[in-house]
This record gives sequence, structure tokens and C-alpha cells, in this order.
Amino acid sequence: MTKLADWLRAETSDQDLTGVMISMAAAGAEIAAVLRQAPIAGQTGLAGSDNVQGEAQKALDVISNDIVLNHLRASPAVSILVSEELDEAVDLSSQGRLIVATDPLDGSSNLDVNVTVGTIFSILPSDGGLLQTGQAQLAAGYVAYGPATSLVVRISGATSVFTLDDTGEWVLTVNRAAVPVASGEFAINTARERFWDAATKGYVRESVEGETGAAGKRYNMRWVGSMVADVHRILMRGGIFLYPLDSETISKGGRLRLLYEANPMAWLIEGAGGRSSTGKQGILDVVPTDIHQRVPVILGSAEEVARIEAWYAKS
Ligand code: P6P
Repeated sequence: MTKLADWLRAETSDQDLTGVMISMAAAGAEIAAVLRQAPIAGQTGLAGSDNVQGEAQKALDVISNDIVLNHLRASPAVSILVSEELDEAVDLSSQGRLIVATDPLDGSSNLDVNVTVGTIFSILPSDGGLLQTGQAQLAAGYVAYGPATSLVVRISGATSVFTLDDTGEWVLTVNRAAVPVASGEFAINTARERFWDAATKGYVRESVEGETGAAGKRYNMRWVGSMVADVHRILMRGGIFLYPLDSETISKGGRLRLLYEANPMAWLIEGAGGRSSTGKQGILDVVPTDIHQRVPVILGSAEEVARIEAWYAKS
């Protein structure tokens, strides 16, 4: 089976980029080992601190961030690290050509109940500075800590999936992932309906009406509450993920973060033939104003993203 290093060599001649991807994969393997033992080690609780978003940090958020930082410090290619768990960007190598933006443990509120969580990362060129659009990404990836430990990566070509084997190697298990163009599955937190805008209400109502309404087919709903879990399901079998702007999140610009959640996930889904949108523009075209900026996130099967964009165009 193709190993990660062989796949990377075939995808790019940029040794710095290859090195950072391997470092992030190694950090993911180390985090996976920590998570497997966390309930025994009593590490699923709170760290007793808050992140820049004012959210209580889990002990494992801080541990995962330290693991990523340790692996990247060892790589002279990384100039700056932006992390959900760090208020400010961290300067690493002065000769580094690459910026890494990461959510080291997304969905950590699910750890207590043993639900899939993940590490998300985006790699950008240093010379573009911290506030580049997602189109500038050189690569992106996530590690999904689930029944299997999956690494999903894309440089500039197709998105592919690796699985961590019992020797600690990442082996290729999905070559050139493809998000089905059509789908009958949507993912949104329906408890927020009272905050939704007209476009979101219209899209979800049309989906719930299914074959009895304008959509003309049956839909099902899934919402894990862990972005990596929901996005991985969509990457593998189609669907649409929605965390749209609503009347409660509008003051913050949305719920999810642009640099280390929306951009890398959009890069990966689009590398598999899916689409991404804020509802009004492509996520990858949003010009950041802050390293912890939030945006509305809609991504997945092309037909479904187009359908909600049509609702936004009408409203
Ligand atoms: P809600 C987890 O906290 C997270 O950042 C994403 O992983 C997930 O998709 C979302 O928030 C869940 O948000 O409002 O449903 O709890």
C-alpha cells in the first residue's frame, strides 16, 4: 500500500511542504495515542483556562496544541503558527517559508462521550502574511480520531485519505476522494432554527418536505457536533454541512473560524469535487481581517450548495 511519504513525493517537489505535512501527520499520530488513553489518564476534563474565543479549554486542547507546536518547532520550514488555542500567532523559524494555521483538537467537547474529534490544519506561504485568502493555501488536512484514525490531505491536486496502521504508518486508503454531486443528507444544528435567516429556513424546510415538496426527493439529517466527523462523512458519502450566519452569531461574523476550520475544510472538499460557500461568496475568497475571524460555513455536495445559494440569491 502507498505510504504518505511516497504519495507526498509524487504530489510535490517542495521538500519544505512535504516536511511540514509529515510533521503534522506525526503530531496527529501522537495525539491519537494520547486520546486513546485519555479516559484512563483522567485527561478528558477542563484545563481551567479559556481560549481567545472565551471558550473553556479542555486539558486535551492544550496537550494537543503542545504536541503540534513541538513537531513544528523541529521543522525549520515553519515561520509562524496560528492556533485556535493561542491568542497570538507564534514566531517559529526566521527562515521558514510556510505558515501553519491549526485547530489542534476540534470538537473537544465531544471527548467526554467518546465521539470522533479531529486536528485541522492549513499551510500557507509565509510571504503572503497572516491574512491571505484560502485560495493561497499550499495544502490542508485533518486527522479524524474515530474508529480508524484517518488523515485527509490535499496539496494542489486531488484530496486523498490515509489510515494509520498498527505499525504507526499512514497508508493510502482512498486515492482521489470524490464528494457525490447530489445527496439526500444535510447537517445543521436544528436547535438554532429560531435564529436562522430566510435562506436557511427555506433550504431546510424544502429539505424536510422532501419528495412532497419542491426538492422532489427524500432527505435525512445528521449532526454530530464535531466538524471533522460531519465533514468526513460528507467527503466519503456526500451531503452538506451548514453553520450559516444567524441572528445570534452575526455579531461575531459566524461560529466557525476562517483560517483553521473553514479554509482547510473548503480546500479539502473542493479538492474532492465538492463546493464551499458563506452563502454569498466562496469561502476561499474571503479576505481575512483577523487570525481568529469567524465565517458562515456551507460546504459539501455541489448540487446542495447551489440550492442554498439559490435561496440566498432569492432573499
Ligand atoms: P454546536 C465544535 O465545538 C465546533 O467548533 C465544531 O466542531 C462543530 O461543528 C460545532 O462547533 C458544533 O456547534 O453549536 O452545534 O455545538
